[in-house]
Amino acid sequence: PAEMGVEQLRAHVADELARTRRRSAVLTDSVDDEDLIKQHSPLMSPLVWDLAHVGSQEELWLVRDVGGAPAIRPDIDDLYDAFKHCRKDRPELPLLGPAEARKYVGTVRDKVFDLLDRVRLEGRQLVDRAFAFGMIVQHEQQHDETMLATHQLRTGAPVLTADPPPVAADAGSLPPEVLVPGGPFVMGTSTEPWALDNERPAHEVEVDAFFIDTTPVSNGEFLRFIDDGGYDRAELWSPEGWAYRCRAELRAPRFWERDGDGDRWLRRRFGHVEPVPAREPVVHVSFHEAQAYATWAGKRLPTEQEWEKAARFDPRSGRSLRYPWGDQDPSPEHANLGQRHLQPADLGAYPAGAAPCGARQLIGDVWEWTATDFLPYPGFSAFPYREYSEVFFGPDYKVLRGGSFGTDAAACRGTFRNWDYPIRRQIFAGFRCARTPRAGETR
Ligand code: AVJ
Ligand code: FE
Repeated sequence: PAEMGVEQLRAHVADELARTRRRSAVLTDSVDDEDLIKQHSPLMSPLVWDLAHVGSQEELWLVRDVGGAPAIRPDIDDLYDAFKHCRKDRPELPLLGPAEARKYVGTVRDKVFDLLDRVRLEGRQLVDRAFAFGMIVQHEQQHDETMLATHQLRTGAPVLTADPPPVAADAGSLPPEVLVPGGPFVMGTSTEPWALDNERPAHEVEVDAFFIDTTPVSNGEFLRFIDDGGYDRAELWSPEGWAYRCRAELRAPRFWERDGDGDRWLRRRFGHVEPVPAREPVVHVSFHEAQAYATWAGKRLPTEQEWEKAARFDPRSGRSLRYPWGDQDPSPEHANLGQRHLQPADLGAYPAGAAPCGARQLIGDVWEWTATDFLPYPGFSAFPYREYSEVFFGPDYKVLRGGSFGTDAAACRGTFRNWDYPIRRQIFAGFRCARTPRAGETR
Protein backbone atom coordinates (compact mmCIF):
# COMPACT_ATOMS: atom_id res chain seq x y z
CA PRO A 1 0.00 0.00 0.00
CA ALA A 2 2.90 2.42 0.61
CA GLU A 3 3.46 3.59 -2.97
CA MET A 4 -0.09 3.29 -4.29
CA GLY A 5 -2.18 6.11 -5.69
CA VAL A 6 -5.55 6.74 -4.07
CA GLU A 7 -7.63 4.90 -6.67
CA GLN A 8 -5.25 1.97 -6.66
CA LEU A 9 -5.50 1.88 -2.89
CA ARG A 10 -9.32 1.78 -3.05
CA ALA A 11 -9.15 -1.15 -5.48
CA HIS A 12 -6.57 -2.92 -3.32
CA VAL A 13 -8.68 -2.55 -0.17
CA ALA A 14 -11.80 -3.75 -2.03
CA ASP A 15 -9.92 -6.84 -3.27
CA GLU A 16 -8.58 -7.59 0.19
CA LEU A 17 -12.02 -7.24 1.79
CA ALA A 18 -13.59 -9.53 -0.82
CA ARG A 19 -10.79 -12.11 -0.63
CA THR A 20 -11.02 -12.17 3.15
CA ARG A 21 -14.79 -12.62 3.11
CA ARG A 22 -14.42 -15.60 0.76
CA ARG A 23 -12.20 -17.24 3.38
CA SER A 24 -14.71 -16.52 6.15
CA ALA A 25 -17.42 -18.02 3.94
CA VAL A 26 -15.44 -21.24 3.42
CA LEU A 27 -14.97 -21.58 7.17
CA THR A 28 -18.64 -20.94 8.00
CA ASP A 29 -20.42 -22.50 4.98
CA SER A 30 -18.52 -25.81 5.18
CA VAL A 31 -20.41 -26.89 8.32
CA ASP A 32 -24.13 -27.21 9.01
CA ASP A 33 -26.13 -24.86 11.23
CA GLU A 34 -25.81 -27.11 14.25
CA ASP A 35 -22.02 -27.05 13.98
CA LEU A 36 -22.06 -23.27 13.53
CA ILE A 37 -24.02 -22.68 16.72
CA LYS A 38 -22.32 -25.34 18.79
CA GLN A 39 -19.33 -24.74 21.03
CA HIS A 40 -16.62 -27.16 19.92
CA SER A 41 -14.39 -26.35 22.90
CA PRO A 42 -14.72 -24.01 25.91
CA LEU A 43 -11.54 -22.37 24.55
CA MET A 44 -13.38 -21.14 21.47
CA SER A 45 -16.47 -19.17 20.52
CA PRO A 46 -19.21 -20.76 18.44
CA LEU A 47 -18.30 -20.10 14.77
CA VAL A 48 -21.47 -18.05 14.39
CA TRP A 49 -20.21 -15.68 17.12
CA ASP A 50 -16.93 -15.07 15.23
CA LEU A 51 -18.87 -14.36 12.04
CA ALA A 52 -21.17 -11.72 13.55
CA HIS A 53 -18.30 -10.29 15.68
CA VAL A 54 -16.35 -9.64 12.46
CA GLY A 55 -19.37 -7.74 11.13
CA SER A 56 -19.86 -5.88 14.39
CA GLN A 57 -16.25 -4.61 14.46
CA GLU A 58 -16.56 -3.61 10.81
CA GLU A 59 -19.75 -1.69 11.62
CA LEU A 60 -18.09 0.08 14.57
CA TRP A 61 -14.79 1.05 12.95
CA LEU A 62 -15.79 1.66 9.35
CA VAL A 63 -19.54 2.31 9.00
CA ARG A 64 -19.87 4.37 12.19
CA ASP A 65 -16.38 5.73 12.89
CA VAL A 66 -14.95 6.44 9.40
CA GLY A 67 -18.33 6.83 7.66
CA GLY A 68 -20.09 8.75 10.43
CA ALA A 69 -23.26 6.77 9.65
CA PRO A 70 -25.87 5.81 12.25
CA ALA A 71 -25.71 2.37 13.83
CA ILE A 72 -27.22 -0.54 11.91
CA ARG A 73 -27.67 -2.81 14.94
CA PRO A 74 -26.90 -0.87 18.14
CA ASP A 75 -28.78 -3.60 20.01
CA ILE A 76 -26.08 -6.21 19.38
CA ASP A 77 -22.93 -4.20 20.22
CA ASP A 78 -22.75 -5.76 23.66
CA LEU A 79 -23.18 -9.38 22.48
CA TYR A 80 -20.17 -9.16 20.19
CA ASP A 81 -17.89 -7.18 22.51
CA ALA A 82 -15.10 -9.66 23.27
CA PHE A 83 -14.40 -7.96 26.60
CA LYS A 84 -17.96 -8.25 27.89
CA HIS A 85 -18.31 -12.02 27.57
CA CYS A 86 -15.53 -14.60 27.69
CA ARG A 87 -15.38 -17.33 25.05
CA LYS A 88 -16.73 -20.06 27.28
CA ASP A 89 -19.92 -18.06 28.04
CA ARG A 90 -20.72 -17.02 24.48
CA PRO A 91 -22.98 -19.98 23.52
CA GLU A 92 -25.47 -18.94 26.26
CA LEU A 93 -25.94 -15.46 24.76
CA PRO A 94 -28.97 -14.61 22.57
CA LEU A 95 -26.74 -14.58 19.46
CA LEU A 96 -27.85 -13.97 15.90
CA GLY A 97 -28.63 -17.29 14.23
CA PRO A 98 -26.72 -18.45 11.13
CA ALA A 99 -29.08 -16.84 8.59
CA GLU A 100 -29.32 -13.57 10.57
CA ALA A 101 -25.56 -13.42 11.07
CA ARG A 102 -24.90 -13.91 7.34
CA LYS A 103 -27.45 -11.24 6.48
CA TYR A 104 -25.94 -8.83 9.02
CA VAL A 105 -22.34 -9.18 7.81
CA GLY A 106 -23.57 -8.77 4.22
CA THR A 107 -25.45 -5.55 5.09
CA VAL A 108 -22.40 -4.14 6.84
CA ARG A 109 -20.16 -5.08 3.92
CA ASP A 110 -22.45 -3.41 1.36
CA LYS A 111 -22.24 -0.18 3.35
CA VAL A 112 -18.48 -0.51 3.61
CA PHE A 113 -18.10 -0.89 -0.16
CA ASP A 114 -20.23 2.27 -0.62
CA LEU A 115 -18.05 4.07 1.91
CA LEU A 116 -14.85 2.91 0.23
CA ASP A 117 -16.05 4.38 -3.10
CA ARG A 118 -16.73 7.83 -1.72
CA VAL A 119 -14.49 8.29 1.34
CA ARG A 120 -11.95 11.11 0.99
CA LEU A 121 -8.45 9.74 1.11
CA GLU A 122 -6.19 12.75 1.06
CA GLY A 123 -3.23 13.87 3.15
CA ARG A 124 -3.52 12.77 6.76
CA GLN A 125 -6.89 11.09 6.07
CA LEU A 126 -5.18 8.73 3.69
CA VAL A 127 -3.02 7.29 6.43
CA ASP A 128 -5.71 7.13 9.15
CA ARG A 129 -8.63 6.00 7.04
CA ALA A 130 -6.71 3.55 4.91
CA PHE A 131 -5.36 2.11 8.17
CA ALA A 132 -8.92 1.62 9.49
CA PHE A 133 -9.73 -0.47 6.41
CA GLY A 134 -6.47 -2.40 6.74
CA MET A 135 -7.14 -3.03 10.39
CA ILE A 136 -10.57 -4.46 9.58
CA VAL A 137 -9.12 -6.75 6.90
CA GLN A 138 -6.54 -7.99 9.40
CA HIS A 139 -9.14 -8.37 12.11
CA GLU A 140 -11.30 -10.62 9.94
CA GLN A 141 -8.23 -12.60 8.86
CA GLN A 142 -7.26 -13.08 12.52
CA HIS A 143 -10.71 -14.43 13.24
CA ASP A 144 -10.41 -16.67 10.18
CA GLU A 145 -7.35 -18.24 11.81
CA THR A 146 -9.27 -18.51 15.09
CA MET A 147 -12.13 -20.19 13.21
CA LEU A 148 -9.63 -22.57 11.62
CA ALA A 149 -8.49 -23.51 15.13
CA THR A 150 -12.15 -24.15 16.00
CA HIS A 151 -12.35 -26.45 12.96
CA GLN A 152 -9.32 -28.32 14.29
CA LEU A 153 -11.10 -28.80 17.65
CA ARG A 154 -14.31 -29.94 15.97
CA THR A 155 -14.86 -33.70 15.89
CA GLY A 156 -16.51 -35.59 13.05
CA ALA A 157 -15.84 -36.16 9.37
CA PRO A 158 -13.47 -33.73 7.59
CA VAL A 159 -15.09 -30.78 5.83
CA LEU A 160 -12.06 -28.73 4.76
CA THR A 161 -9.75 -29.77 1.94
CA ALA A 162 -6.45 -28.41 0.63
CA ASP A 163 -3.44 -29.53 -1.39
CA PRO A 164 -0.40 -30.81 0.53
CA PRO A 165 2.39 -28.25 0.95
CA PRO A 166 5.52 -28.36 -1.27
CA VAL A 167 8.47 -30.60 -0.34
CA ALA A 168 11.99 -29.36 0.29
CA ALA A 169 14.63 -30.42 -2.22
CA ASP A 170 17.77 -29.56 -0.24
CA ALA A 171 16.57 -30.21 3.30
CA GLY A 172 19.27 -32.80 4.02
CA SER A 173 22.14 -30.42 3.28
CA LEU A 174 21.05 -27.58 5.58
CA PRO A 175 23.17 -26.78 8.65
CA PRO A 176 21.16 -27.41 11.85
CA GLU A 177 21.74 -23.87 13.11
CA VAL A 178 23.02 -20.53 11.83
CA LEU A 179 25.00 -17.78 13.54
CA VAL A 180 23.65 -14.23 13.76
CA PRO A 181 26.53 -11.87 14.64
CA GLY A 182 26.18 -9.41 17.52
CA GLY A 183 25.39 -5.73 17.01
CA PRO A 184 22.50 -3.32 16.70
CA PHE A 185 19.48 -3.67 14.43
CA VAL A 186 16.22 -1.81 13.94
CA MET A 187 13.28 -3.64 15.49
CA GLY A 188 9.61 -2.79 14.84
CA THR A 189 8.37 -0.30 12.27
CA SER A 190 7.20 3.28 11.89
CA THR A 191 6.47 3.01 8.16
CA GLU A 192 4.63 -0.26 7.47
CA PRO A 193 1.15 1.15 6.66
CA TRP A 194 -0.96 -1.66 8.13
CA ALA A 195 1.28 -2.37 11.15
CA LEU A 196 -0.69 -2.45 14.39
CA ASP A 197 0.12 -0.34 17.44
CA ASN A 198 2.22 -2.99 19.20
CA GLU A 199 4.66 -3.26 16.24
CA ARG A 200 5.51 0.45 16.52
CA PRO A 201 7.70 2.47 16.64
CA ALA A 202 10.93 1.38 14.93
CA HIS A 203 13.73 1.43 17.50
CA GLU A 204 17.34 0.29 17.60
CA VAL A 205 18.25 -2.62 19.85
CA GLU A 206 21.61 -4.19 20.63
CA VAL A 207 21.58 -7.98 20.29
CA ASP A 208 24.54 -10.19 21.23
CA ALA A 209 25.63 -12.94 18.84
CA PHE A 210 23.46 -16.05 18.95
CA PHE A 211 22.82 -19.28 17.11
CA ILE A 212 19.30 -20.02 15.93
CA ASP A 213 17.95 -23.25 14.45
CA THR A 214 17.74 -23.17 10.66
CA THR A 215 14.24 -24.62 10.79
CA PRO A 216 11.50 -25.14 13.36
CA VAL A 217 11.72 -28.25 15.57
CA SER A 218 10.15 -31.23 13.77
CA ASN A 219 7.78 -33.92 15.00
CA GLY A 220 10.61 -36.45 14.65
CA GLU A 221 12.88 -34.39 16.90
CA PHE A 222 10.06 -33.83 19.37
CA LEU A 223 9.44 -37.59 19.47
CA ARG A 224 13.02 -38.10 20.65
CA PHE A 225 12.27 -35.76 23.56
CA ILE A 226 9.14 -37.80 24.37
CA ASP A 227 11.00 -41.12 24.06
CA ASP A 228 13.77 -39.78 26.32
CA GLY A 229 11.21 -39.19 29.09
CA GLY A 230 10.91 -35.46 28.44
CA TYR A 231 7.37 -35.29 29.81
CA ASP A 232 8.42 -37.11 33.02
CA ARG A 233 11.59 -35.18 33.92
CA ALA A 234 10.69 -32.24 36.16
CA GLU A 235 14.22 -30.84 35.87
CA LEU A 236 13.62 -29.98 32.21
CA TRP A 237 10.57 -27.84 32.99
CA SER A 238 10.12 -24.48 34.71
CA PRO A 239 8.21 -24.81 38.03
CA GLU A 240 5.17 -23.22 36.40
CA GLY A 241 5.50 -25.46 33.35
CA TRP A 242 5.85 -28.60 35.45
CA ALA A 243 2.76 -27.70 37.50
CA TYR A 244 0.84 -27.30 34.25
CA ARG A 245 2.26 -30.53 32.82
CA CYS A 246 1.01 -32.38 35.95
CA ARG A 247 -2.36 -30.64 36.16
CA ALA A 248 -3.14 -31.19 32.48
CA GLU A 249 -1.46 -34.64 32.39
CA LEU A 250 0.46 -33.72 29.28
CA ARG A 251 2.37 -36.50 27.48
CA ALA A 252 2.45 -35.39 23.86
CA PRO A 253 1.41 -32.45 21.66
CA ARG A 254 -2.32 -31.80 21.52
CA PHE A 255 -4.21 -33.92 18.95
CA TRP A 256 -1.66 -36.74 19.14
CA GLU A 257 -2.82 -40.21 20.18
CA ARG A 258 -1.21 -43.64 20.39
CA ASP A 259 -1.93 -46.12 17.64
CA GLY A 260 -4.20 -48.87 19.05
CA ASP A 261 -1.58 -51.64 19.35
CA GLY A 262 1.85 -50.10 19.13
CA ASP A 263 4.15 -47.24 19.89
CA ARG A 264 3.31 -45.41 16.72
CA TRP A 265 1.83 -41.94 17.22
CA LEU A 266 -1.10 -40.73 15.18
CA ARG A 267 -2.47 -37.24 14.98
CA ARG A 268 -5.88 -35.83 14.19
CA ARG A 269 -5.81 -32.99 11.68
CA PHE A 270 -9.10 -31.38 10.60
CA GLY A 271 -10.84 -34.73 10.98
CA HIS A 272 -8.13 -36.88 9.33
CA VAL A 273 -6.30 -39.37 11.54
CA GLU A 274 -2.81 -40.03 10.15
CA PRO A 275 0.67 -41.10 11.28
CA VAL A 276 2.64 -38.17 12.72
CA PRO A 277 4.91 -36.97 9.87
CA ALA A 278 8.50 -36.91 11.16
CA ARG A 279 9.79 -34.11 8.91
CA GLU A 280 7.00 -31.64 9.58
CA PRO A 281 7.36 -28.86 12.21
CA VAL A 282 5.73 -29.84 15.49
CA VAL A 283 2.52 -27.92 16.14
CA HIS A 284 -0.02 -27.62 18.99
CA VAL A 285 2.55 -27.41 21.76
CA SER A 286 2.40 -24.91 24.62
CA PHE A 287 5.19 -22.48 25.52
CA HIS A 288 6.01 -24.74 28.48
CA GLU A 289 6.53 -27.81 26.27
CA ALA A 290 8.67 -25.73 23.90
CA GLN A 291 10.78 -24.52 26.80
CA ALA A 292 11.21 -28.05 28.23
CA TYR A 293 12.27 -29.35 24.82
CA ALA A 294 14.81 -26.53 24.42
CA THR A 295 16.32 -27.33 27.84
CA TRP A 296 16.48 -31.02 26.93
CA ALA A 297 18.27 -30.09 23.68
CA GLY A 298 20.85 -28.00 25.61
CA LYS A 299 19.42 -24.83 24.11
CA ARG A 300 16.78 -22.20 24.92
CA LEU A 301 13.96 -20.39 23.15
CA PRO A 302 15.01 -17.27 21.21
CA THR A 303 14.08 -13.91 22.67
CA GLU A 304 11.67 -11.87 20.59
CA GLN A 305 14.55 -9.53 19.68
CA GLU A 306 16.68 -12.45 18.48
CA TRP A 307 13.80 -13.85 16.46
CA GLU A 308 13.20 -10.55 14.69
CA LYS A 309 16.89 -9.94 14.05
CA ALA A 310 17.22 -13.42 12.50
CA ALA A 311 14.14 -12.74 10.38
CA ARG A 312 14.81 -9.17 9.23
CA PHE A 313 18.40 -8.02 9.62
CA ASP A 314 20.30 -7.77 6.36
CA PRO A 315 24.04 -7.50 7.14
CA ARG A 316 24.85 -6.32 3.58
CA SER A 317 22.78 -3.14 3.85
CA GLY A 318 22.55 -2.94 7.65
CA ARG A 319 18.76 -2.50 7.15
CA SER A 320 15.84 -4.42 8.54
CA LEU A 321 13.80 -6.06 5.77
CA ARG A 322 9.99 -6.26 5.74
CA TYR A 323 10.23 -10.06 5.43
CA PRO A 324 13.11 -12.55 5.65
CA TRP A 325 13.39 -12.67 1.82
CA GLY A 326 13.26 -8.90 1.30
CA ASP A 327 10.65 -6.20 0.91
CA GLN A 328 8.26 -7.93 -1.53
CA ASP A 329 4.85 -9.03 -0.26
CA PRO A 330 4.62 -12.81 0.36
CA SER A 331 3.99 -15.06 -2.65
CA PRO A 332 3.33 -18.83 -2.62
CA GLU A 333 7.09 -19.36 -3.28
CA HIS A 334 8.06 -17.55 -0.08
CA ALA A 335 5.99 -19.05 2.68
CA ASN A 336 3.18 -21.38 3.74
CA LEU A 337 0.53 -18.81 4.60
CA GLY A 338 -3.14 -18.18 3.92
CA GLN A 339 -4.75 -21.60 4.53
CA ARG A 340 -3.61 -22.76 1.07
CA HIS A 341 -2.37 -25.89 2.82
CA LEU A 342 -3.88 -27.20 6.01
CA GLN A 343 -0.61 -28.29 7.62
CA PRO A 344 2.97 -27.04 7.96
CA ALA A 345 5.45 -27.88 5.18
CA ASP A 346 8.36 -30.25 5.85
CA LEU A 347 11.60 -28.80 7.21
CA GLY A 348 13.59 -26.84 4.68
CA ALA A 349 10.68 -25.93 2.40
CA TYR A 350 10.48 -22.48 0.80
CA PRO A 351 14.18 -21.87 0.03
CA ALA A 352 13.08 -18.60 -1.68
CA GLY A 353 11.81 -17.44 1.71
CA ALA A 354 15.14 -17.87 3.54
CA ALA A 355 16.44 -14.99 5.68
CA PRO A 356 19.87 -13.41 5.04
CA CYS A 357 21.25 -15.47 7.98
CA GLY A 358 20.08 -18.67 6.24
CA ALA A 359 17.17 -19.54 8.55
CA ARG A 360 14.08 -20.91 6.81
CA GLN A 361 10.34 -20.97 7.44
CA LEU A 362 10.43 -18.02 9.82
CA ILE A 363 7.26 -16.76 8.16
CA GLY A 364 4.36 -19.21 7.82
CA ASP A 365 4.07 -22.92 8.72
CA VAL A 366 3.86 -22.56 12.52
CA TRP A 367 3.74 -19.65 14.96
CA GLU A 368 6.96 -19.72 16.97
CA TRP A 369 7.00 -19.28 20.74
CA THR A 370 9.61 -16.83 21.96
CA ALA A 371 11.02 -16.47 25.48
CA THR A 372 9.67 -12.91 25.76
CA ASP A 373 6.66 -11.46 27.61
CA PHE A 374 4.27 -9.30 25.56
CA LEU A 375 5.38 -5.74 26.40
CA PRO A 376 5.19 -2.38 24.62
CA TYR A 377 8.15 -1.07 22.62
CA PRO A 378 9.73 2.18 23.86
CA GLY A 379 7.56 5.03 22.57
CA PHE A 380 4.43 2.85 22.22
CA SER A 381 1.12 4.62 21.92
CA ALA A 382 -2.19 2.76 21.80
CA PHE A 383 -4.42 3.11 18.72
CA PRO A 384 -7.07 2.94 17.59
CA TYR A 385 -8.22 1.57 20.94
CA ARG A 386 -6.55 0.50 24.18
CA GLU A 387 -8.13 -2.92 24.00
CA TYR A 388 -6.24 -3.99 20.89
CA SER A 389 -2.91 -4.55 22.67
CA GLU A 390 -2.35 -2.38 25.70
CA VAL A 391 -4.62 -4.25 28.09
CA PHE A 392 -2.66 -7.46 27.39
CA PHE A 393 0.83 -6.13 28.13
CA GLY A 394 2.56 -7.83 31.05
CA PRO A 395 3.99 -11.15 32.20
CA ASP A 396 0.84 -13.24 31.56
CA TYR A 397 1.34 -13.50 27.80
CA LYS A 398 4.27 -14.77 25.71
CA VAL A 399 5.03 -13.43 22.25
CA LEU A 400 4.67 -15.67 19.20
CA ARG A 401 6.21 -14.73 15.86
CA GLY A 402 6.05 -15.51 12.16
CA GLY A 403 2.51 -16.70 11.45
CA SER A 404 1.28 -20.19 10.57
CA PHE A 405 -0.23 -21.99 7.58
CA GLY A 406 -3.52 -20.62 8.93
CA THR A 407 -2.40 -16.96 8.95
CA ASP A 408 -3.10 -14.72 6.00
CA ALA A 409 -0.36 -12.59 4.43
CA ALA A 410 -2.40 -9.48 5.27
CA ALA A 411 -2.03 -10.32 8.95
CA CYS A 412 1.63 -11.34 8.95
CA ARG A 413 4.87 -9.37 8.59
CA GLY A 414 8.44 -9.52 9.85
CA THR A 415 7.32 -7.12 12.59
CA PHE A 416 3.99 -8.79 13.43
CA ARG A 417 3.53 -9.76 17.09
CA ASN A 418 1.06 -12.32 18.33
CA TRP A 419 0.61 -13.26 21.98
CA ASP A 420 -1.07 -15.94 24.05
CA TYR A 421 -1.01 -17.63 27.44
CA PRO A 422 1.97 -20.01 27.86
CA ILE A 423 -0.40 -22.96 28.40
CA ARG A 424 -2.24 -22.59 25.08
CA ARG A 425 -2.02 -25.51 22.61
CA GLN A 426 -5.02 -25.21 20.29
CA ILE A 427 -3.29 -22.45 18.30
CA PHE A 428 -1.02 -23.41 15.39
CA ALA A 429 2.13 -22.92 17.45
CA GLY A 430 5.51 -24.64 17.31
CA PHE A 431 8.98 -23.27 17.97
CA ARG A 432 12.67 -23.29 17.10
CA CYS A 433 15.59 -23.14 19.52
CA ALA A 434 18.46 -20.71 19.96
CA ARG A 435 21.63 -20.69 22.03
CA THR A 436 24.35 -18.35 23.19
CA PRO A 437 27.72 -19.15 21.53
CA ARG A 438 30.41 -20.68 23.71
CA ALA A 439 33.69 -18.75 24.07
CA GLY A 440 35.56 -18.72 20.75
CA GLU A 441 32.62 -20.15 18.82
CA THR A 442 31.65 -16.96 16.97
CA ARG A 443 34.43 -17.42 14.36
C1 AVJ B 1 -3.66 -11.06 18.30
C2 AVJ B 1 -4.59 -13.22 17.98
C3 AVJ B 1 -4.14 -12.43 20.19
O1 AVJ B 1 -7.49 -13.25 18.73
O2 AVJ B 1 -7.23 -12.38 20.70
C4 AVJ B 1 -9.01 -10.49 17.34
C5 AVJ B 1 -6.47 -10.81 17.68
N1 AVJ B 1 -8.01 -9.01 18.58
N2 AVJ B 1 -9.91 -9.60 17.76
C6 AVJ B 1 -6.99 -12.42 19.49
C7 AVJ B 1 -7.81 -10.12 17.86
C8 AVJ B 1 -9.33 -8.71 18.52
C9 AVJ B 1 -5.97 -11.41 18.97
N3 AVJ B 1 -4.61 -12.03 18.85
FE1 FE C 1 -11.98 -9.70 17.41
